[in-house]
Amino acid sequence: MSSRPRSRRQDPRTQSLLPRAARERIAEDAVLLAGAASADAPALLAALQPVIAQAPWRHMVTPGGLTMSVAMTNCGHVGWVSDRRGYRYDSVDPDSGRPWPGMPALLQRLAARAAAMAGFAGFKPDACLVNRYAPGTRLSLHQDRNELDLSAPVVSVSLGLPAVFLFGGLRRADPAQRIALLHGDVVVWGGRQRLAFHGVTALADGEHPLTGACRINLTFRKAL
Ligand code: MD3
Ligand code: FE
Repeated sequence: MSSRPRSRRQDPRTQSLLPRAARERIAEDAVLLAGAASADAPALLAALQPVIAQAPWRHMVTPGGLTMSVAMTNCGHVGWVSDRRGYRYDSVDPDSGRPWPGMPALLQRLAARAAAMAGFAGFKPDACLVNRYAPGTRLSLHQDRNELDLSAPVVSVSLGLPAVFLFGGLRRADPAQRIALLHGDVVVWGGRQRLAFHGVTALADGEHPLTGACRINLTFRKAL
């Protein structure tokens, strides 16, 4: 067994020593492309600026009435929304009453390329949920199951401050692995892991040269 997966799981600080775009299988059907997006990160963040201008960050409310600590927006044909009525994908941004901004071509290409590298050829995401974590922000354990086609993978891109990702099993009570997700990391979740419980622990304080005091995660999905 190589020491690299062990170090990723136990010490996020050592990750800068790793070769970029090194592949790691987190689990069956979950592939980590470490640093695969780091070269594109400045361009990805620049491409997000007009998205955020058109569809500003907001804190959605869960069906149970809690305000989420993660700030969110979307681009693509549809966007993920939550309110008192439930979770769903909607082609309209409820804050503006207008369609979500289109998905920038660079984001689309990156997601498709990453999916193909993980064995999912022809991935054409129609939704990109953009999550922003400030220090202290967390995302509690949940499943992503609002998508119609669960055979398509989910591709996630981490930018900015590092996070500890909780990767559990198919039941909420299953033990969760803790995996460091660092700037530029891309993960493709498919097949058996598609309905795994997952979450993000409270973001630690810090400053990243490209994002400042936050982590931004892009989650690409085929929702329709
Ligand atoms: C594993 N976002 O938006 S991305 C979410 O870092 C979400 O912002 C987290 O979970 C974030 O729903 C994690 C990684 C991820 C996304 C979807 C998955 C992991 C997944 C779906 C199934 C299994
Ligand atoms: Fe999720």
